[in-house]
Amino acid sequence: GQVFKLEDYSPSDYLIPATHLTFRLDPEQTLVITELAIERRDGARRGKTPLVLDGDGLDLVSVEIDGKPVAEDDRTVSPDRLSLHALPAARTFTLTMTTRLAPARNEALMGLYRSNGVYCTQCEAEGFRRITYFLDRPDILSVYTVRIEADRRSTPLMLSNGNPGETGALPDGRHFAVWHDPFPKPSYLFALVAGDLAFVKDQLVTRSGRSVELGIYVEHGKQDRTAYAMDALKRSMIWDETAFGREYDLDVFNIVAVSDFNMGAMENKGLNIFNDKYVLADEDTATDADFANIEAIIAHEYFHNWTGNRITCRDWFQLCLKEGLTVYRDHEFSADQRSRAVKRIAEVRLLKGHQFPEDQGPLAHPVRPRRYREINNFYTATVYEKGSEVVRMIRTVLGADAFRQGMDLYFERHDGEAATVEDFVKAFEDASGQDLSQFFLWYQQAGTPNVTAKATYSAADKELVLEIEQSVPPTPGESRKRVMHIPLAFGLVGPDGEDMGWDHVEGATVRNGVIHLRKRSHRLRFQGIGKRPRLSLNRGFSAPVTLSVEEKRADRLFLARHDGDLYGRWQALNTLLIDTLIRGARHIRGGRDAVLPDDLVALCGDIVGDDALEPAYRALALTLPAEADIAREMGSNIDPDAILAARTRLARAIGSAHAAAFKALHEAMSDTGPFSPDAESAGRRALKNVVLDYLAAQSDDAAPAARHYAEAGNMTDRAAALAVLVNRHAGAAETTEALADFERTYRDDPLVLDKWFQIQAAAPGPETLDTVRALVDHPAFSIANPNRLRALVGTFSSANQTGFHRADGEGYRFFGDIILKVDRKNPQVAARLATALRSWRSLEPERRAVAREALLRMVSAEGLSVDLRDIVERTLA
Ligand code: DPP
Ligand code: ZN
Repeated sequence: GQVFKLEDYSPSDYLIPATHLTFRLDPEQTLVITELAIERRDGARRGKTPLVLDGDGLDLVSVEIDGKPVAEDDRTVSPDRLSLHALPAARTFTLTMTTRLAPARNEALMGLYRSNGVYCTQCEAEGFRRITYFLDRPDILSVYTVRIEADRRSTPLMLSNGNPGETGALPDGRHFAVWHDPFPKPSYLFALVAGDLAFVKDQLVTRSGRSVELGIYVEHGKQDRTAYAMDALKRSMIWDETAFGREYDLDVFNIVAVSDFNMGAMENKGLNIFNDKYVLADEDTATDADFANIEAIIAHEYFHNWTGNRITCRDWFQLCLKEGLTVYRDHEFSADQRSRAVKRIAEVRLLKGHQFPEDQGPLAHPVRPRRYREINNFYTATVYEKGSEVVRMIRTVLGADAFRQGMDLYFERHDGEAATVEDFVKAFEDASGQDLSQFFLWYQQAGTPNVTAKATYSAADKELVLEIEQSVPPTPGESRKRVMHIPLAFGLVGPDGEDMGWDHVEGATVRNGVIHLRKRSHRLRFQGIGKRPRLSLNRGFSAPVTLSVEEKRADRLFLARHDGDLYGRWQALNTLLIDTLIRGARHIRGGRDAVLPDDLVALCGDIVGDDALEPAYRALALTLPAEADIAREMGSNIDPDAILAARTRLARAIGSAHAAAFKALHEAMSDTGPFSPDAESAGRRALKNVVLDYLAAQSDDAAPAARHYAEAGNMTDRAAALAVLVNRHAGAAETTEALADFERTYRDDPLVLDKWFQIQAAAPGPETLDTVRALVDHPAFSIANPNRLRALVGTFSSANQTGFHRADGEGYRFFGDIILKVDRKNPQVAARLATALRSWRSLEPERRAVAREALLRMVSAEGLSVDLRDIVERTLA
């Protein structure tokens, strides 16, 4: 297949200042009439440069230039391309085309498709070319006017980008609506929704006094599940005004929830389209995690209005310019709305769980890739999450004020443009006067840097010597790495847990609690330190690196109890837990028993019972590292069965050591009063449910969890209890009964039923494969619905280490078959799922061999999509 390269960029010879679209909607035969104002760019050679438009599987009905049909000889047409070689001498002309689509048969969910009887679009990254021929690239900005025509009865509602215009009746029971978006935009931000939907409306007055009508459109009967999303939207709009000085710019802002969607949501100008999972919520159907995700994603898509839409990307290599930045913005929003420390810990867990394995495996790529075969495969944790970390580091390096000035300058300079990462970083250099050229490597170099540190204290000299080294491991296509600028926030923690100061430091720049590594190794000398401090390094995860500090276990235990920085405290505890679990897994694989240190077990009990800590922190701290986390930290020769055994052993030890205290706490946390989704209440529920899991881990009695299930007053508690039953009491009568009850109760509620599939798919153990196979045949399962597919197959392959990585390879065989089936309909989703195999080389030899076999079988299958082939080939390379 074709490889696209960053260095090949050149501006288009033609521009499209205005786009008029008319949609005559019909499920099987939609006609799209596209009228483009084309302008030859200055410098493009007159008459010599053909106009080549992108298409993807299109059926062209007619094409005219300035109202006259284009002769056969003057054009070359294929479903994937339209070339026009005889163009008018004038610099501007009008190109009119008609294409024919069948939205009802579009199973890829890209372009114009139907979801539950609703017409909707998804154009990012290259879906617009499935609607009409176009210069489908993000640096072509056009002003869109859209006219939609449809059957009035079945399709009463018709939406597109921008502000609403004329509406009216047409013959034959049809009607039309016109939308106009005054802001030039790239084609990937085009959107259309038409169907029979319910809506709720609200209103917000921006700080300059513009009144904006807010609408959320959902399936009939779901209106009362939109309140949280609407509230999150209003909070986002207000927050962006204060935090970034960004105001909304249209008369309306609409959000539509659809049930078949490849991704989370899409930021189309003025018309965001969402996976309904990230809009609909109430206490009976959504968990606290769902509420938090909705808040974050509503904010994310809204924030794109400035970072992505007003300033867009020059080309798809610059994807992190909008995604990393917008993730950073939504993280900051959630941190302001919730508990900052807890939010940060959750982010880091996610980053390590998703981005680190990517960066450390065959699919590693820089935050700004230089090559791609299929851009859909680059909507990755690296572009999004590491991209956000890079923006966070810019703020750490520059400080809050200069960061804000840099953002302001970026908005001022590039509003209305398609920009590059260079433009972005330049704005910060110019605003701050700092040189970010070494820092820029964070965008260019793949791989997670390793940082090692060792502190030596001399009481006689009152001096702490800190030796730090960095190295970046090789990644595909990049064997040699350059030295990075790594900002490490830190504290020297004194005996009372407070940070200590120093008189003088040399060996590296140290500013505002941050050490700036710029060389391969640094030797820092802190002078004037009266007592031996403990080193709390990379606080707040200021740099996305793996850190190994040579330190005494006692110091780590001290930090886990006393670090005044809550993130530092969590990090110390997490390191202790991981070390114990790794040692345990190695012992078990070696046929010995896991050693579980009493002091760590005691510490866990103390943290859970420490009322000075917020419940959300306690819950997060006591959620043991996931099996995948332990595997990642082990790095090689992974045996998931041994890891599970070690983890189960530790949970049981903690649960039984503190059973009485945990029971009491469970009671105390159960008394919550009326439901509220706020972070404080969610934290109490989280703590209660973590404690329940520990209690279940140390007892064979399923009754307490069953009672918890029966008495649950909200979905958070109900789903948590069901998961505890399934994970800790597999096969118990109570578990079977609860599963049946859940299915009965929610069989008509797809989003809730997804949880039923998901909880069962996550149940640890090799026998879960049989359950999953049976669930594929469940009448409610469908590979055409991405949410359902992700709930069952996605959960099984990415969150069930022992089931998926079965030693006999049956998990992979099942997986390969289903991926190939999905690929025939929806390559994007198939390729995404297939990334679950990316860490196959870290497995122990037996599993490694069967995993390789499964990958080879996939790659030799017939008719593989470009998307899936790209992932599988890179995974094998
Ligand atoms: N641009 C979308 C988002 O991340 C994904 N396609 O918001
Ligand atoms: Zn985004």
